[in-house]
Amino acid sequence: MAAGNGVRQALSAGTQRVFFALWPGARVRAELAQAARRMQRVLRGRRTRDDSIHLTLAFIGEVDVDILPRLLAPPAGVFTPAFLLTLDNWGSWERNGIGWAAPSRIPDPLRDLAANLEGWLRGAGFELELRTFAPHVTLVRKAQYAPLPDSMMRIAWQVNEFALIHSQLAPDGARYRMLRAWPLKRGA
Ligand code: 2AM
Repeated sequence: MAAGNGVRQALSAGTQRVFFALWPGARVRAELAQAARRMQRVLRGRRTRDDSIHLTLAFIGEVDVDILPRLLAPPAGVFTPAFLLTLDNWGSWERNGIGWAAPSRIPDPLRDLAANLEGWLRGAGFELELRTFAPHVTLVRKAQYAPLPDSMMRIAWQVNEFALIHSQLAPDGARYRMLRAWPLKRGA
């Protein structure tokens, strides 16, 4: 598949599956991992590995490795101020069996960061899915659909950076590796 500017997103040798995401630090990761365990008791399914917990900003998919350098150079216009993200909602989607944690209110800089990335990537010729940005952290897959207890989730995540992540698909769940992280604007 060739996109407008000649960027190839295809399954072939020499490709990598990548996406932009928020990657939590140790404390937030531990809190989300604990929430995942509580969630799994209700929904069953398979928990996200603790070291793979993230929030996707823009999913790109398979790209030729030789265009990776372009993804490793986000332009200045992408960057927003750092922000506080409060994950105070959790639930599951029946359609895809995902159990998630999410903010009940999306902070403007998060919405802007995702929109800026999307605009940059589309402008650079990458084909992204046309789906509304619904920020969430996937905690359980193959989950049953069941109500979760109210008010069990409140995680304060100070977001100071975003990252490009490499995804390696495996039968027991994808493995993720951070390729690079960029600091957001501080003290704005
Ligand atoms: P999900 O957790 O809701 O499945 C890596 O696969 C990350 O990119 C996951 O967080 C996944 O969201 C997200 N993602 C978004 N679009 C995707 C797609 N088309 N295929 C796979 N993952 C996608």
